[in-house]
Amino acid sequence: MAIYAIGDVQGCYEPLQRLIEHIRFDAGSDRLWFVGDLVNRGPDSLKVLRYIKSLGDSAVVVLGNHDLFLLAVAENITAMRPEDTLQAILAAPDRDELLGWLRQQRLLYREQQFVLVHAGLLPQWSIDEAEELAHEVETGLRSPYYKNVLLALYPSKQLQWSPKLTGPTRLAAIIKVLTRLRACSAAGLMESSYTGPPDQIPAGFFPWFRVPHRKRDDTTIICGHWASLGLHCEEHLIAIDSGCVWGRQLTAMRLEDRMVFQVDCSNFGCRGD
Ligand SMILES: [Mn+2]
Repeated sequence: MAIYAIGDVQGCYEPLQRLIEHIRFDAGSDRLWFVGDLVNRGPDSLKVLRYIKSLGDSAVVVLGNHDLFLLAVAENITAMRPEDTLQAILAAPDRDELLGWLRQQRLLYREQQFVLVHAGLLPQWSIDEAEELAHEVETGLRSPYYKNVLLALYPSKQLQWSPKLTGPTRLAAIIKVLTRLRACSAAGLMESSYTGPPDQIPAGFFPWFRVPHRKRDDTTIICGHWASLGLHCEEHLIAIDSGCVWGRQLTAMRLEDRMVFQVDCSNFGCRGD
């Protein structure tokens, strides 16, 4: 039995199938941990969603910003942009089942010494605190009031986490961190417009995992979301968004021995732009 962490698929179904073959995935005993952003920008979001849902308990999914965007678009809370490729899901006969399943997924998953999250954690959060905050969001998204959470998330430009926040705004601020964090200040203020490589972050900000004195323990955080960081492993960090949808690679890492498996995505018509 092996666990494979898989990077941001973003609707790239063919590369995902190639990767599944490459790792010789055994649905009877292996498990796949997806870092989120299952959908959008790539050509086959509907097929990806149906496939991962069909894996049942063999798949663990944490939600990414594009997955939440899909839920918000489906509720007419925000509008698609020209580069979004979610139309087929919205028009699908099984749309409600797929979206209902997506809404039940986690924001953070913890097992053994690993934490799976789409983007990252604020430096002032311990792993226990982050897990509790993610659980608040999961409860909110699974409730009849989930639209209020999504309404508070769009637009989110001014949203910053504070422990004083309450209600839907609190849940939206937690979501913003867990699904979009790349750079933040030493005090844990998010710089949410920066998407470039870690060595060009604006003055006063750090990659979230490099913030001095951030709360940490022996947990290894597995994340995606930061394509310009790419596949990046260091002590207690496995970052695996290797830019599949940008024509680079889709990555799986076998957690027991950190073996990396990749498929080339340059020939699949998966271009983020
Ligand atoms: Mn993302």
